[in-house]
Amino acid sequence: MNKVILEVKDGVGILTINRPDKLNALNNEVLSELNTIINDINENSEVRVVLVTGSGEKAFVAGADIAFMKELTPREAVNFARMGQEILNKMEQSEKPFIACVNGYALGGGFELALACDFIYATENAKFGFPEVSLGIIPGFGGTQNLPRLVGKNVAKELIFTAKMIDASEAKELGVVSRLFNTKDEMIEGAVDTAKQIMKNGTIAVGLAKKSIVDGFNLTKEDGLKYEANLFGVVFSTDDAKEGLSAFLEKRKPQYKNS
Ligand code: CO8
Repeated sequence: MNKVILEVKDGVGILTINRPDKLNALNNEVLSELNTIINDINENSEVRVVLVTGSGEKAFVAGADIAFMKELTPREAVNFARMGQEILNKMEQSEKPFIACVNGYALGGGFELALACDFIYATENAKFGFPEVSLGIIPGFGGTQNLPRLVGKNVAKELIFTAKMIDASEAKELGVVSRLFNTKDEMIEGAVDTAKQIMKNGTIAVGLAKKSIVDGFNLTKEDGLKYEANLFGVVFSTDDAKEGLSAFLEKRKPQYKNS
């Protein structure tokens, strides 16, 4: 059985981590399939927006696989962390938007997978947390870098040092979650609607806006503004920019060609 499944319909890819008997925990096999699928997504122009979710109702992903990690030597642990980080980095650097759809537990590596997406939707039963220090380890798939950038250093420290879980409404208050839904089906439907809204816009423009935000976050404001101005120049070299601006003036809907 595949541990990661991708279904594509009308431009929207639904990527499901599929290891429900272990609450979708990430081991080498899952990560390796995830890597292949992310590479495929990045090369497949049929996929324009990706939803990331977990199989079943109980968990998005309950973390990296603890049984697998217990056997790691320090060197293997570095390699495992780097492998996870590289895969998540491909999602962050992808020109396509990724929406995390969190059903149930998003813990440790699972929370990190959600944080690597562009924004997070969740069901009311979602739970987020970094249990790592309670296991005597630390987050290793980008959690110490991405969580402080999202919620601020102090809130991130409290969550990571205490290893406590927060529920969906607290995660929403902290700005971790953008939208809450009652059920998984409603969440997927809501995320598909968002994807459709995104797909009405210029694909290149969305990709460059993502690039400007993601790369700009690590720059000073001054450098970020220069970077944004350069990408603003790049987007003006596209047919889609001409089409979008003309369509407005001609009072018609734009027909973007992704060129
Ligand atoms: N790894 C391996 N197996 C897991 C994991 C996991 N993270 N989470 C759940 N499982 C397994 C359980 O062992 C159990 O298997 P079995 O039926 O064979 O005994 C099955 O999934 C169902 O789980 P539970 O029976 O425990 O379900 P409960 O509803 O009782 O509890 C919990 C749900 C609270 C989510 C509980 O399963 C739990 O605490 N899981 C572990 C959560 C955790 O600590 N995750 C963080 C792991 S650390 C991490 O992610 C580090 C990431 C960075 C890696 C860096 C590389 C070096």
